[in-house]
Amino acid sequence: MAGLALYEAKEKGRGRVVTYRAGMVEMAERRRVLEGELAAAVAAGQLELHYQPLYDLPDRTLCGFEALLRWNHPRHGIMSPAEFVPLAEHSGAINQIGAWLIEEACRQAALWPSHIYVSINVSPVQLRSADILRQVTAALDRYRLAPRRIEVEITETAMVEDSPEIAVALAGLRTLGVRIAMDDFGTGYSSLAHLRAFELDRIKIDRSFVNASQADAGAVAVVRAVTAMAKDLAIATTGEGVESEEQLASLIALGCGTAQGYLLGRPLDVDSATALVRSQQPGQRGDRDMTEHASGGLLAAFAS
Ligand code: G
Ligand code: MN
Repeated sequence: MAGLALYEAKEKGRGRVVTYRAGMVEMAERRRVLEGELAAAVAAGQLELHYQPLYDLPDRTLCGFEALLRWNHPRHGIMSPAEFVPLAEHSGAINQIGAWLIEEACRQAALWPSHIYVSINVSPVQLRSADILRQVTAALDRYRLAPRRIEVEITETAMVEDSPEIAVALAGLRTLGVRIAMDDFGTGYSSLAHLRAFELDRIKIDRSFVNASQADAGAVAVVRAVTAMAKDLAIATTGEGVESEEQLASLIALGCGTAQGYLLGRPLDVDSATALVRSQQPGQRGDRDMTEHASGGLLAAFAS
């Protein structure tokens, strides 16, 4: 029993005290079953990527997508990574899942125009092994994808734990030309030292600050401070979780470069994401290619 409580305490973070409660045994059993099923999920084709649009500010041009993992579970339906990634990290299945995700994200990015990048979330467990470098190198190569089309997101909390190994992996990825983003900034053991220790290309400001009411002076101050500091350090910023026009206007006023959130777009299945890319107004980089493809397709359709 204490073991189960300890497991939960570990999952929730260090320094937590969790006492045994009724239902923990059932939960542990559910976990064990899910862990077994997860190991087979990749081969069974049950994993899927959804894509949440990312927009450059202030003009709201589509610049990329964050790839979000979904597990299409045969009995539980669609499961979110929050439910199963901790189990996959525990069992080690995260390495196979991560390899599949890298491959799939690169394959998809190569099908979109060159001004669209794809951002992927990686776990510290993946970064502790050198495999990730090989996986990314191989996928970029296979799909002839420019490394800057891929961004790797890692949470601040993950960056600091085991930092030497993780720092080496991140530096390797960056040497390849892949960009590195610090995810959910402000929620972890936030320290300005991390921003120097890891060479970052982007800071994603956590939705708890972006999403706060504009009357919340503290949240606004955090967003202002982070964007100003990032600008001085030549690091890009993304405001996460934008749900209202007012929040978007505030991000623009504070000089945040990119935005993401339900206001701008929910995670989309791959076909809807592709349709969104196609629907963008002409006059942007890459759009001419798309128009040509589209008209080629149209002509071909008429010809047949
Ligand atoms: O930790 P990370 O930022 O990678 O989490 C992405 C998650 O945030 C996804 O599950 C996505 O569905 C969710 N999300 C994206 N935009 C919004 C938003 O505007 N509001 C809220 N509450 N959640 C969001
Ligand atoms: Mn993310």
